Amino acid sequence: MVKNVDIVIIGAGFSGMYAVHRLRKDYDVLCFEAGDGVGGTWYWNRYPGARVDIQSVEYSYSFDEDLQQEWRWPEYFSAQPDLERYANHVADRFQLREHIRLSTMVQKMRFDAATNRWHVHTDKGEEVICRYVIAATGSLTVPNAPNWPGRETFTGDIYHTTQWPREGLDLSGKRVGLIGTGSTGIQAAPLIAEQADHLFVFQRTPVFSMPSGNRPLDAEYENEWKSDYAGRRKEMLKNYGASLVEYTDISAHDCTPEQQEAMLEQAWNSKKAMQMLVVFRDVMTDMAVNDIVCEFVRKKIRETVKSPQTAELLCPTTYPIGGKRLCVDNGYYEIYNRDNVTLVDVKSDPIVAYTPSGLRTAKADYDLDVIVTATGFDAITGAMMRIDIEGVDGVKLADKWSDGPTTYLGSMIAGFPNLFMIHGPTTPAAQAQMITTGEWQVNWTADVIDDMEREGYARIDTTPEAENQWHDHVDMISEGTVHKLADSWYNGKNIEGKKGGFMIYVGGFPQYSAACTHAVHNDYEGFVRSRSDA
Ligand code: N01
Repeated sequence: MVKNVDIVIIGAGFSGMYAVHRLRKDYDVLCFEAGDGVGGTWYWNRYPGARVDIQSVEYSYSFDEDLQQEWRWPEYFSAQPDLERYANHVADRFQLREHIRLSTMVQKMRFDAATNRWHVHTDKGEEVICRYVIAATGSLTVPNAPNWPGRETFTGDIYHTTQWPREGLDLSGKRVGLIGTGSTGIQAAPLIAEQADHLFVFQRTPVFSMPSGNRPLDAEYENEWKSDYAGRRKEMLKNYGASLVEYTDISAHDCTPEQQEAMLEQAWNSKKAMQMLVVFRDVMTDMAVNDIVCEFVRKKIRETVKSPQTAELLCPTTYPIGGKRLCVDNGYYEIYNRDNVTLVDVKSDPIVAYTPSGLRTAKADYDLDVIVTATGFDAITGAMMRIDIEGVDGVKLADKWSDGPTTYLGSMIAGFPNLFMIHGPTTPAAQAQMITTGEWQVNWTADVIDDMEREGYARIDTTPEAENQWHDHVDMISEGTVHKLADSWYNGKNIEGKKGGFMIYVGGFPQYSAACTHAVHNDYEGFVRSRSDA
């Protein structure tokens, strides 16, 4: 049966849920969600230790004053169960569920240029015709799993961290192999180490991580926030990462070594997750300064880990701090002082196969009961690319993006009219606090749609020229920053054969949002709007 609605929203993560809330007052909206619950990232990532690395008073919705006043976060950095509980509370409180179809994947979408309608097909066999599509599909949605041979021969269980069983896993008495030491792996490792008989951590590239200093949220601090929540939210949006980390104007070059050390020590102990990256104003732009911070973290690793050989293996030396997303941990380095944890360097001795009893590297076999792959995601483009999307003149998104994603403002793709993305390629994405910036992008998108309706337009598209100019701008901003100097999901280098350049806007959220606002206020610069009879 074919259904007609105004707007289809793909994904009921935090941005998709807010899009439902924001738009359903004026439009008939329908949201499709692949999971059987809401919350997106915080629905799927239920591995032990999963928690946010931005303080929860910030990493939460701002759209409703009563909600932000009434909701109480138990901890400074909330754990996954609390974030999922929050998502469910919001879905119930604002009656979003009636607009959300769970356990339903959008498989295919085709734009009909004659009617200016998208035809959206789901894995449940239904077709929905709509005027606009908002893809709130998430930056980190499609898991990346290693494809070594022999997977089917392994007699134990293999779990990607996004596929952790809902009922949990009892790892006591088990030999567990954890592959990957990104933000996910370093969060899961301490919890697995506590349970397992033995944990083998298979590390290809070490990461820079700083202690989160997580703790119960104290009432005084919470009240401080709640006394002027709206004001603080406004301040957040003026900052690079849409977060109230403490920025400084001081260059490391203007400090004595003793002053540098004192500032680094203070940042390390700040209990504010990203503080190491802003301890001096030039950490992300001056390699000499970046080196000072790197060496400080390496010193901390060497002080923490008793085995000098293991400590050296854990010290990153091949890329600058901040080049990959900085990790934030709860006792990660300390696990290597336990007798039941072994670090395996798979850079020098790569994994080559699964075996019936575990994993084989070029030089050794490891007997394991459970293998956990914390191997990351086909990030940023993965979720869009797994939908068969056909735009004007039968052009497929997979073809258009075969050499890497092209967008204007990270929001629209030329030749794919009336399709908007939230946290799309070349938005600040994980460089900025994603709930608040997702809300901002949804509001911007909703305003664009409102303008279309009020002014009698039927189609909005962008142009290849606007895309090119935008990408030149995004590239220009990332030149000269440390981001260009590391292989990671930011540039797709974590996925073998993935093409495309740097996919994140690193000019900061204020500059990004200003560009979006400027385009609209400047008579929809870079966009082409047309009426149905045009
Ligand atoms: O993924 P990653 P993640 N053989 O891509 C390794 C957000 N997040 O899920 O670096 C061996 O960072 C890979 O090694 P290498 C956050 O934005 C946030 O950990 O490619 N190893 C790497 O060590 C984060 O940045 C939070 O050499 C292989 C690891 O797997 C993003 O999610 C928590 C391999 C993948 O690291 C992604 O983090 C968790 C192979 N074949 C995540 N393939 C918080 O808010 C991959 N690896 C706290």
